[in-house]
Amino acid sequence: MPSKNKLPDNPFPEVEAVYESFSEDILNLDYDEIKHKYLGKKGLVIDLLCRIKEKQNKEKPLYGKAVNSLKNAIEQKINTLRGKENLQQTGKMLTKDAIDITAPFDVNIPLQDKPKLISQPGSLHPITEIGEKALRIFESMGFHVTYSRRLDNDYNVFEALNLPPEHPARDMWDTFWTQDDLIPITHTSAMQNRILTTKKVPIREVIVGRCMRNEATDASHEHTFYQVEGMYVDKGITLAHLIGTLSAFMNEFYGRDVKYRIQPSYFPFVEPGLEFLIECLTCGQKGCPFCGYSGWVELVPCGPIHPNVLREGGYDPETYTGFAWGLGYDRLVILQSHINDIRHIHSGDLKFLEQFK
Ligand code: FA5
Repeated sequence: MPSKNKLPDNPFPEVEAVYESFSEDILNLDYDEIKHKYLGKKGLVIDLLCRIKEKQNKEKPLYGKAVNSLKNAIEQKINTLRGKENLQQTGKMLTKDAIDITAPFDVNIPLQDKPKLISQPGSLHPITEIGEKALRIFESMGFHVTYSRRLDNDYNVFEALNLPPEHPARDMWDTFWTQDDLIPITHTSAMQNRILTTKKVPIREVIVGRCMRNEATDASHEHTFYQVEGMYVDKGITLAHLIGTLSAFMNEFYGRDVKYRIQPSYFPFVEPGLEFLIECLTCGQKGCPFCGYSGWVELVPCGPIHPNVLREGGYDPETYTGFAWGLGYDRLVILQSHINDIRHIHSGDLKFLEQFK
């Protein structure tokens, strides 16, 4: 395991020294002070960059990369901690000011007299924490975050995605219907047509949503789960951009170079349909039940957006191209925290949730 205060794969002691001092400062100083000290115009990172001229030519690219990784690591840590603090602050305000009319005791009694569970401070749900981390990375890559509708209609969930009525692939997303023919969204792809018809190119959007499916649940399938859809549309967008984006995300998310591979799959709204796999981080590719003893985990279904979908959204596929993916948040949580059954995540079981405090 790399030590907590080490930058991965960095051979330059002076870069490491700045990261170590940042790791100390982050515990003591306020975020604005830290930003000024490290990322400011006269900050320590710029100082390191200026020292590139002292390096030999062959060392220069590696040194530049190391300083860049340092800058990204500092930015990401500050953003993550700041986001977490904001959420906790909101949580505290809600707890302090909320009136719980269902409370089985007099809410005006002192905190120490309240029933034990209720007087304990809560914490963020792992889905919230991991979701925040993922969204911040996508934001730092230039994506804008949108939240999906909870209920949508047949047109958005299926038809606009190249799935006309009676299309056999609709069975891949068997779901529930309300009495007035609305659908609790079965995938965040349901937002693709709305994004295409309301945003202008370049479209760089990630869409978060709670999805529901008519599933016989098991260790890796729930009836309710979260997805984050990604969409990029502009002139000249290729498969290479898709792969580069997902691989950069994984490296940033897991804090190291993550091995990946691509294999063919099928989704009517992308052509070709692909599956982005990463090395199994649970067993280090030795083989385990989670990766089906293959050493690889199918993490992100994706592909170039189908011309019919672009056309339906008002874009001429001869001029514009794009890509999309649909990442399952629950899988990210499972992989990161080595959880053996997805059903724990939304069980509301406090014993399970307290492990993430
Ligand atoms: C889709 O939902 C496609 N809309 C994804 C897509 C988007 C493909 C854009 C191409 C372009 P799929 O049904 O495989 O694909 O679900 C995507 C991810 O959601 C899965 O990889 C998995 O992580 C998660 N997921 C799907 N069903 C469940 C379930 N029942 N429980 C938990 N997670 C699930």
